[in-house]
Amino acid sequence: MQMTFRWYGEGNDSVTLDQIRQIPGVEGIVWALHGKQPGEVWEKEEIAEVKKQLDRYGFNMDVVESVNVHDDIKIGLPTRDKYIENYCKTLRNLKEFGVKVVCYNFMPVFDWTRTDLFHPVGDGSTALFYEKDKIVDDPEEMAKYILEKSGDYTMPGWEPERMAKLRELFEAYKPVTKEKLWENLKYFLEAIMPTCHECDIKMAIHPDDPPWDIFGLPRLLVNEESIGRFVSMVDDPYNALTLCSGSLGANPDNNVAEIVRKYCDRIAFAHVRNVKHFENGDFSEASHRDCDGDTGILEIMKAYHDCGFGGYMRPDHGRHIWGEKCRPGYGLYDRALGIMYLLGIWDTLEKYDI
Ligand SMILES: [Mn+2]
Repeated sequence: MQMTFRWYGEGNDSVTLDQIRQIPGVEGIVWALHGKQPGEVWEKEEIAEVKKQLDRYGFNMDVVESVNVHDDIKIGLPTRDKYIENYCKTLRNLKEFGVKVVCYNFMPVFDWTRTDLFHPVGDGSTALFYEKDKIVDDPEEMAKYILEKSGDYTMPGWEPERMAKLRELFEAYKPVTKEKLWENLKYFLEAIMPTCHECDIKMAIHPDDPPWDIFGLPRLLVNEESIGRFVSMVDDPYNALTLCSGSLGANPDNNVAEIVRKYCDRIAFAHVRNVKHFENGDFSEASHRDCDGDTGILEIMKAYHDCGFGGYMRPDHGRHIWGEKCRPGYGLYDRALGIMYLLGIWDTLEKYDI
């Protein structure tokens, strides 16, 4: 297992590479060119700039999160082939810099969705929170809230340019049923697999968050069954998973450790995060400590260890603690605590062969 840490880039993150270097065990930075719109080619000079920054600290740039997929590909418009071609160009450029895994998602319109970005946890800290009743029928209000609360930082998937066209986007997605979305995902993957082989880059899809349909939009990767459909639909080792314990764990019916065991050979990238459920269907993100949530962090780490997982891992979101001002979910302190917890479990499993 190789531990990584997500970083949004110089001038785009409250956390610095200097700070990340002081967290024990971090080998690589999970990065992206966040200024890029979906469908644009990532140019070599732009990638080289990030490489230069990471090299100074000895971090690898093996994992990118995310190269976003253009809506025309998800909707299945005739223009998708042009954007698929651009995607392949980006993969070829990334290969030049040793990138091994590209995390992406196939969620229509919205990326991950929460109703409160700074919800009090009860100990003075705050965390991302999902109030089920708030997700009813006004996605525009939702987008406005997210844009307001994310402060100076643009949230991936919630770019103001895209959100300004929300009504049009919803209109464009109207004919896209769940089955159609599966078909479009298959078309995209089959089109890019030869390039992935050529570049030795695994495409690692992130499950949908939360793992159920919202605002009438279909969501595909939500449970063990749909993950099974995904891996067999394009049965290729380069068609891989970003297994996000927090996204899947938002549904208490999902046994994440079991999913890890079942599909371990297809998991290229592990997001480890804990979620606390409430009886009414709301959920809050929690510290990584097993007993602070319901996701089963110990079981999940044991499952990865038992499978001999050699892929990349990162703590996913953290709480906002000690008064830190940061991107929602992406502060330094709680994610650093998360890493120490995860590595503590891993080192113990390694040493005592449990
Ligand atoms: Mn995740």
